[in-house]
Amino acid sequence: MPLKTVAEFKIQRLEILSPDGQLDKSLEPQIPNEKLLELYRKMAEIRLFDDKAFRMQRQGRLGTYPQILGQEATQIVPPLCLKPKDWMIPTYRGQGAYYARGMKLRYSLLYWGGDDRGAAHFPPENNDMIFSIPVGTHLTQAAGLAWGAKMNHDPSVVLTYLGDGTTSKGDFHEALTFAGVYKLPVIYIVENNQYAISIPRSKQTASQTLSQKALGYGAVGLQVDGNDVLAVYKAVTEAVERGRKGEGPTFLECETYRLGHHTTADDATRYRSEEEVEQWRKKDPVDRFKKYLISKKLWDEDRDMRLKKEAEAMIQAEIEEYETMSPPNPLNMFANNYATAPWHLVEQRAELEEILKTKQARKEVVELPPVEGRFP
Ligand SMILES: Cc1ncc(C[n+]2csc(CCOP(=O)(O)OP(=O)(O)O)c2C)c(N)n1
Repeated sequence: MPLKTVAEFKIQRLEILSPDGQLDKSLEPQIPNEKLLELYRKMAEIRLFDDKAFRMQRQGRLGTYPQILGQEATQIVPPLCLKPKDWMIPTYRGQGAYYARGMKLRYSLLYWGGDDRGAAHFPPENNDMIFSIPVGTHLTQAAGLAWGAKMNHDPSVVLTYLGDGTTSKGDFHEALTFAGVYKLPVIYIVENNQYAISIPRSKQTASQTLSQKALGYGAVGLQVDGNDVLAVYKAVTEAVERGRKGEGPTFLECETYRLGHHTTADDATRYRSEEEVEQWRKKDPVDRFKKYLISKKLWDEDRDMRLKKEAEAMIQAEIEEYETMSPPNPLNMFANNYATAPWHLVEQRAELEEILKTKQARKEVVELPPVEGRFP
């Protein structure tokens, strides 16, 4: 007897502007010209910043730095589909997403320069969260924030990011289970950049697509061309609307490629070929979108040159702010972590205090600013 089919699924992929510039008019989202230009400007600016930051690390002016080269569309577009009161939690590869939300670049430099005054300087009207270096631990927090919003009848949505490798973690399963059961207004964006450090996507999971993982949790799942600004914009705006209407979570697999190393501590040439990288360069999100704007007569090469000049000056000013900021009090690192500090931190803090006093007495350190934050 033939078996009965109890459920059938399909996985769809959204592509609007192909790598060679073909536009699917039937899917083209209606984006105001001003917004189109803002998307492009921010992508072009963050690309220049990324290159500058990479060079600064090589010159010893920055600590480890995770490049976002090639991922500008997935970094910049989703945050620009949100309202400030929505929540956003990027991964450590998140300087583009923070920039799109209005955080000044000097704070990303500070963070990757090893100064904890960096990264968490969001505009005060934003509901953003600091990213976590541990992969995946923020995914359940995103579900929790969305649950809180739902219980408070707050129409905010939560948008969070993860990498392809992170879909193999237990946190992913827990977060998606919860988000699906409680129909939470949360959007999980996978930046499938094809690698988790040196582990290629094919060794990460036997799942044919990542987007199909959504089905196991009752989330809406979609594969998106992550280097296509129009597709990312359409997919995220629809996910945000679904979330606001109480229709539950969305899981978007945005296919992109990390053109640089995993971080400056990695050497990608050891595990992938130049031919592979070259194939992905042809799908570049910034160039592709620029051609689209030119075809719409919204942009031209002169304006592009002017934009780059202005961006360079803006980035230079941010670097100067970063490099001339007086150093923080090292004791700050103990603040704001615990409601009640555990004994070993009390001891370590006291020890550092002693060391700093001795160094100051010997004039080995300059005058330190007051300690910031709370250390109970
Ligand atoms: C809990 C935890 N385990 C291991 C690491 C080390 N680590 C840092 S990034 C990374 C790979 C993450 O890959 P993916 O999720 O694909 O994100 P991508 O960096 O490619 O954007 C690993 C294993 C970590 N930071 N946290």
